[in-house]
Amino acid sequence: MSGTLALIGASLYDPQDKSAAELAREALEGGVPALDIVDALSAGITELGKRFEDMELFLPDLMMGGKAMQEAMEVLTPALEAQAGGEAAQKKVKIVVGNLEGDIHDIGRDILATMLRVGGIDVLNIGNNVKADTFIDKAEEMGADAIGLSSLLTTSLPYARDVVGLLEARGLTGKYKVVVGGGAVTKEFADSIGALYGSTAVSAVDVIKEACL
Ligand code: B12
Repeated sequence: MSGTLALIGASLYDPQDKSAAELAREALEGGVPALDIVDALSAGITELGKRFEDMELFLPDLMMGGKAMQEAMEVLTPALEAQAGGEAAQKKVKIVVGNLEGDIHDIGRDILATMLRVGGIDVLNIGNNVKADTFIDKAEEMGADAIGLSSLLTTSLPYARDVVGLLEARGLTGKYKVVVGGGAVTKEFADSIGALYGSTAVSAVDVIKEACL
C-alpha cells in the first residue's frame, strides 16, 4: 500500500502514465482510506513546491501539479464527506472560510472546508482573493461563529491583520473567532494578531470546535 501511496504523491511532480485522479480512484476502490490518499497527495505537492523553489521544476509544472491535485481531490471528496454525520445533537458551529486578498491557492482551503464538514461544522467557502471586509460581511450574513483565513503567500498575510483590525473598527471584536492557516502562516504570526492557528485541516476541526462550543 505504501508503494501505491508514494506513486500517487510522486505523480504530481513526476507525471506517470496514469493521472493522480486515476491513481486515487484505483486506490480508493482497492480499499485505501481516503484520508491516507490526501496525506500522500499533500506530501507530493510539498515536494513539488520544494523542487519549484530549488528551480528543478518551473511554473508550468507547478500549474500542472496543482491541477492534478485538484482533480484527485474531486475523486476523494465524496468519500471524505461520507464519513460525516453522527454529530446532530450538538450545536453546529458555523464558519466562513476563504483565501486572503491576492491569494488563489485553493487546494488547501478546499481540503480544509471538506474536513470541517466531515467534522460536523457548517462551512461557507467564499473562495479566493477575498477582501478583508468581505470576510466580515459574509460572517454577518451567515450568522457565523468563526472566520477562517487561508494564506500561502507572504504578500497576502498582512490582510489577516486587516480582518482583525476591521472587526475592531466595526465593533465586532469577540463576536467571531478568527483562525488562520496555510503555508505562509505560523503559530507566532497567529498569536501576534490574536487569532487561533491550525497547522492542518484535520487539526483545525478540534481547534475551531474547542473555541466555539
Ligand atoms: C500548487 C501551487 C500553486 C498552484 C495553485 C493551484 C491551486 N489551485 O491551488 C499555482 C500554479 C496556481 C500557484 C501559483 C503561484 N504560486 Co504557488 N504553490 C503551489 C504549491 C506547490 C502547493 C500549494 C498546495 O496546494 N499545498 C498543499 C495543500 C494541501 O497545503 P496547504 O495549502 O498548506 O493547506 C493545508 C494546511 O496548511 C491547512 N490550511 C490551509 N488553509 C488553511 C486555513 C485555515 C484557517 C486553517 C486552520 C488551516 C488551513 O489545511 C491544508 C490541509 O492540511 C506551493 C508550495 C507548498 N509546498 O505549499 C507553492 C507556493 C505556495 N507558491 C508560491 C508562489 C511564489 C506562487 C506564485 C507567485 C508563482 C508565480 N511566480 O506566479 C503564484 C501566485 C498565485 C496567487 N496569486 O496566489 C510560493 C509562495 C512563497 C511565499 N511564501 O509567498 C510557494 C510556497 C512555492 C515556493 N516554495 O516558492 N501555486
